[in-house]
Amino acid sequence: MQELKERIERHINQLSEFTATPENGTTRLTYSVEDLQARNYIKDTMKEYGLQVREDGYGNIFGKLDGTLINAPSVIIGSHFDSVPNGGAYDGPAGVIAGLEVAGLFVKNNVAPRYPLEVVALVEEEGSRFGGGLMGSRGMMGLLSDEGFRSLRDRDGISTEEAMVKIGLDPSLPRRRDPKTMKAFLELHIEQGPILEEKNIPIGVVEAIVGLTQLEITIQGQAGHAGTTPMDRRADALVAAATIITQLPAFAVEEGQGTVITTGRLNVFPNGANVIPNKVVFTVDIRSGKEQNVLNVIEKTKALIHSVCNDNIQTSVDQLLYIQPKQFNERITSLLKKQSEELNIQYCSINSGAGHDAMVFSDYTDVGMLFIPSRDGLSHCPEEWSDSVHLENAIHILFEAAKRLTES
Ligand code: HGY
Ligand code: MN
Ligand code: MN
Ligand code: MN
Repeated sequence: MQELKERIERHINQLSEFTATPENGTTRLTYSVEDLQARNYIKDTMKEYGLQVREDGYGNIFGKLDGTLINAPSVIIGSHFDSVPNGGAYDGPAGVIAGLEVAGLFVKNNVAPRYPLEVVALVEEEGSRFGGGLMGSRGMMGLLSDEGFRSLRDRDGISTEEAMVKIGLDPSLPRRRDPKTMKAFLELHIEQGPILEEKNIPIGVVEAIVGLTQLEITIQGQAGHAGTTPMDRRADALVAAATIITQLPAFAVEEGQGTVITTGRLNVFPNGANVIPNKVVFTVDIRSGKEQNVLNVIEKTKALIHSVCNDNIQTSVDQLLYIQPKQFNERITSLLKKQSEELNIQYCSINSGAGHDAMVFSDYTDVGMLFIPSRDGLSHCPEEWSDSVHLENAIHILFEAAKRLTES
């Protein structure tokens, strides 16, 4: 079997080829052609390692290594394999690869677990195609109704189920995961920030994750001719949106305690250079380690949106995602620290400013999460890069932890 580091790099290089923007980072939207290519690669690797492969009604992929105990709950290890537009090659796939290679080490070392080990590759964690995010994990745990799932549309109006069928997936497969079938969930992820690199520490043991919300705001004005419409007779949706957006950062700064706010997506309709925009749709992403900070900023944001309303400008606010801050429990966090010490790999505790599937599962099972350094702290961009030596470290730690968790 190829050396671990070689396998890691092969997986990263292969998966990074499955992108809609080959010259400009990774764009792998859920249920796209690129999803299908990555999915097939992941499933082939699971089969190569002798795992039993299945997909659920969302298209989440599971590779199971049976345990000696019958009907026992699984130790699940993995992450997501979708991306942001023009993102990096490591956000998500690093964790899927860690899961694959931990299973590979079980097989290579003839470890026969008592409890099953399951590798998981989750869909639509970023929400880049259908909005919100954490879709595959939230769906598994019943936080997304079937009606809610079916009603999701991408920007071309294609529904989740239509998109699934188009790449050969079966939306009628079982969706819910009974938490009783889950013994633990482990996730490796790139830090996506500068802390580990600045401290020159190869492993972060995640203790907590920020709470976050994603709002989608629609501003409705009146289209008109850019040349013939007097300035005092306009209902310009883009001017109204810009008035709101430029005032948002101050709300996060006033809140302090690491609160952040971002408008990442903005669409102008009809988007013509000589047409007064009649509609603008934009997102507001608000995060903080303290839930009250998020709630305060939501309130101020809604009040500001309301203040631009008048007879000619209407607004609406959709909450695409809301998830409270998470504190991971001691059980697995301390196990990960112990394994790092036994392997003589330096680590530090770290909190996450990024959302992760682990935060969904942490309400249903014991969760443990490791970070590896991101070069220059960059992520969600083509420059995203992590050292496969760090990924190898993390896989060894997770292998030792998974052995213990599948034993007792
Ligand atoms: O947005 C996030 O924090 C994650 O990358 N989905
Ligand atoms: Mn991610
Ligand atoms: Mn991400
Ligand atoms: Mn994640």
